[in-house]
Amino acid sequence: MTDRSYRFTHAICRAPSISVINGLRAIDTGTPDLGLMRQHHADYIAALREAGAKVIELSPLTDYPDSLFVEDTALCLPEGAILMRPGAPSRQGEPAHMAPTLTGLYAEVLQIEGPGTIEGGDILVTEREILVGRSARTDAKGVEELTRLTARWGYKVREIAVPEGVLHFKTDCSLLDEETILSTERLAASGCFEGYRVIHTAEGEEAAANSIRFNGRVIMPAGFPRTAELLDWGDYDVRQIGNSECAKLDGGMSCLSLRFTPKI
Ligand code: CIR
Repeated sequence: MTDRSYRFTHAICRAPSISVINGLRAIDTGTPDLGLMRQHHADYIAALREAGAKVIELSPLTDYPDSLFVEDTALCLPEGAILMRPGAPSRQGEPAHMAPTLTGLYAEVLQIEGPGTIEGGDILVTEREILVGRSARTDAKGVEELTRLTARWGYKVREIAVPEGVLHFKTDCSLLDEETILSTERLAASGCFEGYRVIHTAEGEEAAANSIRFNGRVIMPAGFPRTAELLDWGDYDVRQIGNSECAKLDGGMSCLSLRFTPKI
């Protein structure tokens, strides 16, 4: 088995704009503090670099308050990149701003043309398949188009229902290694990870599920000590990053970067 689902050379991040305080959120839990968010963002980029990433830092986009959550704009595979078609109306212009960076790094950049919608936060790539969550942002036609586009590179797509009230599929799960998924119990209860080893987030620590594996590191949000301990026991090399401000906008570790190994 290969390890291409978490072994990467590159990451792309975008700095938060002053407009981030107007970002989308399911429930208003207060205005994000931009200064603290910038500090957390810098810590996050440093952690990616420590894990071996060449990090490309893009400039803030004031017209797009949620544009720091770059993961939703594209799917980056070893063979090529696919620009998404976000379901959130205020985010539909974001992929076009990601396109020039990706065309500079990949020989092949495809595009979800629609009419369906799909966001990167709903896509989890494992060694054996691409799991795609159907959510309020990702619909059947979006999944269908992604299935068609990735088939040319030999990928199998499997659709999964995202639990009601959960923003994206990866809000509730992440890949830890070739065979292991970190997941909330509410997501894993459907049996969607059958055949994988599943580590459940500790009770009351569901937000820890949005973590990332990058090379030898697992980067997880700070403040979830029992889940961090479970990962330590599992021998994962964990780095915790403050996420209090992005969490107010339903964003976390996976949303803040695109992680990949480009093929020129
Ligand atoms: C949104 O609602 O689109 C943003 N406020 C949060 C996006 C989080 N992205 C992700 O989980 N991939």
